[in-house]
Amino acid sequence: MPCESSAYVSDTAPGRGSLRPARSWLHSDAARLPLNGPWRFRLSPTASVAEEFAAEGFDDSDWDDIPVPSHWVLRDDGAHGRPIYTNVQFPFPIDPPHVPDENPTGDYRRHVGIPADWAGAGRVLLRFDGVESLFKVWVNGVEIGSAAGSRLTHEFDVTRAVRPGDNVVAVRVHQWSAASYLEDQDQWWLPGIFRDVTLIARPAAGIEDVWLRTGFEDGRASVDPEITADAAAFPVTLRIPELGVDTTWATAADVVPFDVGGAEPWSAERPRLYDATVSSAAESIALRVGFRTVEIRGDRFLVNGRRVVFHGVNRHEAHPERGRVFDEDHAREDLARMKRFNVNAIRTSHYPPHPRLLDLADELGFWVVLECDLETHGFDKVGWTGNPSDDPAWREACLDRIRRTVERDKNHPSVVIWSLGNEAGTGSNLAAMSAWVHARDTGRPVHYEGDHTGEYTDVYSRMYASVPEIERIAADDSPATLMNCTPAQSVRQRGKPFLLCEYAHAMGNGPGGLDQYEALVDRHPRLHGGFVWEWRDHGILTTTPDGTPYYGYGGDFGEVVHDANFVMDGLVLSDDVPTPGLHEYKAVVQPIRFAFEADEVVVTNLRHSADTGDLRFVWRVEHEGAVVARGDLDVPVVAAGGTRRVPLPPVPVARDAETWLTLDAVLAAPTSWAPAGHVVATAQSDRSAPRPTPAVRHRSGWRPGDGTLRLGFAEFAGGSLVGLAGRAVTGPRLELFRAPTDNDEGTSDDLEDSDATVAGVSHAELWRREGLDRLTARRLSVTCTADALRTVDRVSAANSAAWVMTESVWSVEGDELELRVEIEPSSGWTTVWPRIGIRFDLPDGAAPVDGVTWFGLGPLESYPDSARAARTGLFSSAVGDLGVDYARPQETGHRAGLRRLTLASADTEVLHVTALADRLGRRPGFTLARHTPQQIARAGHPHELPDSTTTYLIVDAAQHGLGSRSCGPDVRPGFALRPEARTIRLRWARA
Ligand code: IPT
Repeated sequence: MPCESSAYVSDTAPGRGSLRPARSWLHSDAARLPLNGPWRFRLSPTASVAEEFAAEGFDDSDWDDIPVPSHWVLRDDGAHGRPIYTNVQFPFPIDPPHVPDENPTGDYRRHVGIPADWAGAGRVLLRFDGVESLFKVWVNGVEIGSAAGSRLTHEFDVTRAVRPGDNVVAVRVHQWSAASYLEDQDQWWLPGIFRDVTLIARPAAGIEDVWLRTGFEDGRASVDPEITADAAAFPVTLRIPELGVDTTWATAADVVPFDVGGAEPWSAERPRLYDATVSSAAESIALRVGFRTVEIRGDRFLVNGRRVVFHGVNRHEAHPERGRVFDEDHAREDLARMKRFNVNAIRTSHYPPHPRLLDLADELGFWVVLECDLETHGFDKVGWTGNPSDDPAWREACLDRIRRTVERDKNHPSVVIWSLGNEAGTGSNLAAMSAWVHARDTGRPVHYEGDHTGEYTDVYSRMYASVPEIERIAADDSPATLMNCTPAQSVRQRGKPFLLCEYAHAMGNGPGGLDQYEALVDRHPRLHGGFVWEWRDHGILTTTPDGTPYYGYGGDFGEVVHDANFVMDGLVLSDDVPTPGLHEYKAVVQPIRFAFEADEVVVTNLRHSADTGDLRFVWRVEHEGAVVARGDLDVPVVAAGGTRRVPLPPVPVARDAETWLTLDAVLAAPTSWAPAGHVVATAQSDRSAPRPTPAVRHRSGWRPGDGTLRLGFAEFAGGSLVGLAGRAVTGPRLELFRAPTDNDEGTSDDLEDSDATVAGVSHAELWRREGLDRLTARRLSVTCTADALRTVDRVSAANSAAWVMTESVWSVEGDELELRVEIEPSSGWTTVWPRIGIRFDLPDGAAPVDGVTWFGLGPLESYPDSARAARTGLFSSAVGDLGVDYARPQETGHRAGLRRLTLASADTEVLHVTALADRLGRRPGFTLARHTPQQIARAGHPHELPDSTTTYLIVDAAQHGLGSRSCGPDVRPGFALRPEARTIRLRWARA
């Protein structure tokens, strides 16, 4: 039995004692004392330690110091437990509302000096903005109360316990509590006081709460104020100087809505804010208001009367060293990064962020879906039996959470939708939460994805739906019923605006197919875009025993149950580096589109409401990557939703090089998130004169030989290449394997039929079964002519009867050498293939190949279903910068559309390679890396890759797409690579 003092850890009540009702998180000029900084700290293994530490005179001299805010498990001394990562699984027995006796419990103490002039305060509040998961508070030995709701704000009335001068605040925090059953989000479990603690003096005639609802009524801007204050607080004055508003209300009864002239609307694109103050004689509150009206009309979600398309991301609070501790500079830079990548919306998955984040969202401009701190996903394991969402015992806890969510952030213009939570099944407590929101805030709709049949929510929301499924949702005439819906429920859901609260799982290399989702949004006004899962990787910076730093994921901290690297699924790596997936997203959702015609371009503005007045249009013409002409394109201002047809400049076309015209829409002036010249949108048009690919020169007179010879600058032994231009080079070796991406390892095709991932067999598993990662060769023949060498090999894997025949022909073509490889699979291969490529090994010798310049698609990697961010041009890179440092090493760095490349060693050119298109005009791609796919596949973390002494060049006739099967749909059929015959032709030249 847990001892008496700790029984409350299994209390489903959201709080006890002198907890105050929720209110807005306001910027008031009333006195306050931040209690951030060092506190005394003691960690105990259970919750049943005596509470004597709360006494005023308790001697804590043998305790440690801990910074507030922080998570004790992230302290670098390793002596305070370790983080645990689980996705859906509960890291403790499913025994609601109970938690294990092993319940790490942190006791905190600190002194605070209260100024004498606080004696006149009407009330003193002690505010906690985030404590995980349950905590109990004492002031000067007086028990104040307890609260749960880790990412929610709690204020306690401590007036009766405080006194001028020295005071002692004591807090006990339990890692596990009944509340943990409501906080089963896919993230690290990180206990502690991780957000600010503040002591707040409330003036006697102060303003308890303010809500300024600012929007448009029949085209006129209006303010609908709600002032919560005692009669003694009046008169209260509202000032919005820029709009000439200066209104004083003598009594509460005088506070009524009114119109204002001249207010410009707030939008995510033009986040126009007005400074406002609400003051009584005792207190002044500063707000920044934005005028906007949110509305659902039929199946349209509108802000200020115009349809919104969410190009959003799911944003968790995650930092490799701080965990969920907020850092304003970092958050601001992160949001600025989102803006630079054309992200216009944030879902605060899966809990309210630090309150300041909403100030930043108002200011920088984002549509925000503000989500409540509620997820009970682990009940899925038991068929949702006992799910708190549908159990009256948890009703008050659920309602308390949504009240705290809405009340805290209700003033923010950026918040346009309230979300009840995530993956909490369904049930009457969710319906009650929704009813409460509808009664409290008529100005914003309610979202909850788990309401599949649309019983209590206003928008139809799904996660990871496939493109074909979304097409069925979008179509009015589709006879198909929707997931988990009867025909009648399907009609109900189709009548609402649709959004994807999660899609395009950005785990590892991917997601592919983003452009297909965007194309649907362009076609069907019912669809309102969505939120990529997710913005950042949640890696935790740690070290190997020998001190090598790396970003840890599930299992790296000795967890009993964990979900490995499923927490590394962001568009941004743990160290803030944008992935190619983020670049792809930027390109796919760019708000300005260009359609080229013979000598005109059609410019379309897909923004919500902003015209193109902030943009400049610049063009350039490149001949094989070299700029030969450039200028500004005179594009008249295009209104939101509008198009303009604009004449193009004359393009000088080269006769012996490719000619490309590039048009960029760039910022004309700096903004708070990007400098002038920042590229918002870009497009290219191929203006090349046609040039034939040299025909294959067919030879006769082949005779058998031992294959030890020299052809031009190539040397062969036994038919195999051993050197080029005096440097050791071996190859070509058939390569059909790629180090599986997280999507290749995925088994969840399409989550249409279930909440849980659909079990299946991953492509990676099939590749391993077929032995694609362990091919061996048998040479069938070596023949030659005076200036050519031909080998034929049969390539196959142990215990496999399927094979691939490769014919390689080296020939002298003037100063160059041509290699043509014909790749012909036998029948009997059963899977899609990751790649059809050939590998060359370039051992380091005295001068390692460490750089490359290429003309082709770049500058970043591209795959068949993720190539929108790539453009045709001339690019250079160090070999080490060609790939992405994913937390779990995997395929990376493939650059499609190769025309030619030059290998370099310490800035000296080594070899030139020209890639010729095949009979169908298809061009190969290349990868240049310091490890083979097989080596990469064996490493769980970057530091597990072996030391390398070789650079590997792989030229792929084709690669398989990326998809997003790590949590969602597989590669779409058009981008899947089936075993098929391919030709690769390369021309080699000395540097
Ligand atoms: C979905 C969760 O809502 C999200 O938190 C995250 O876990 C994501 O999956 C995967 O990374 S739920 C899943 C069953 C689709």
